[in-house]
Amino acid sequence: MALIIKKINSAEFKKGIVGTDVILGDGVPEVAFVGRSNVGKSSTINSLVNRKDLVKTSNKPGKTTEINFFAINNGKAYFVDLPGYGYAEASPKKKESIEKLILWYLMYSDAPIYKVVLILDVKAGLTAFDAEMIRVLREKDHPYLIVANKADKLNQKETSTKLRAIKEAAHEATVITYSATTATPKERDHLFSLIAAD
Ligand SMILES: Nc1nc2c(ncn2[C@@H]2O[C@H](COP(=O)(O)OP(=O)(O)OP(=O)(O)O)[C@@H](O)[C@H]2O)c(=O)[nH]1
Ligand SMILES: [Mg+2]
Repeated sequence: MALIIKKINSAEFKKGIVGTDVILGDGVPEVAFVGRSNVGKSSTINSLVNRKDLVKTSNKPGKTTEINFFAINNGKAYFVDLPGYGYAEASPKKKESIEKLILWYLMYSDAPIYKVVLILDVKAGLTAFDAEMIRVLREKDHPYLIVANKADKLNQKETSTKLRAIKEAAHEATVITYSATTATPKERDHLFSLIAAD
């Protein structure tokens, strides 16, 4: 499976799913954006596709509740926006159903996952939830990369201290800092090239 996309030319919403669905069987490679609630998964997708509001975002955690598929370049790939885990104020029932949905997608759905983009808030670093997620990704042999987002909120020194700690906790994974709100076209292209790489 390869991602034969050099540049993102178009992006459109396909559908949201909460369980098994025909879309998982259509053979289109999937790039999944996972991470804690409110870290900027949906914003990172908007930034990569250079659209302000393709994906709905919110300063209230728990915005995304389904697994949302966006077709890139007329269906050469899907960007898959997942709900966030670890949203402390959600009801226990809601928390459980979201965690189950994420684990189902990553572990049991047989989705053709090309790459998982694990997004963190650079300030919060790698939480216990994220470490558990990395364990799952390694167990299932999903290629993944870590994006330490919201780098615009820290200065350079703070960022490099945080980055070092994240790298130590993240095994051999690629880790990059990013800002979905201030990324330049060059920074966006760089992130996409890491996502598309084998
Ligand atoms: N300063 C700053 N704010 C950001 C950045 N990325 C996202 N945000 C803000 O963080 C909030 C959450 O962003 P979302 O993209 O909705 O986060 P999410 O991870 O999709 O959240 P859930 O769908 O709830 O899991 C919004 O208010 C965004 O504007 C960033 O790089 N820098
Ligand atoms: Mg979201």
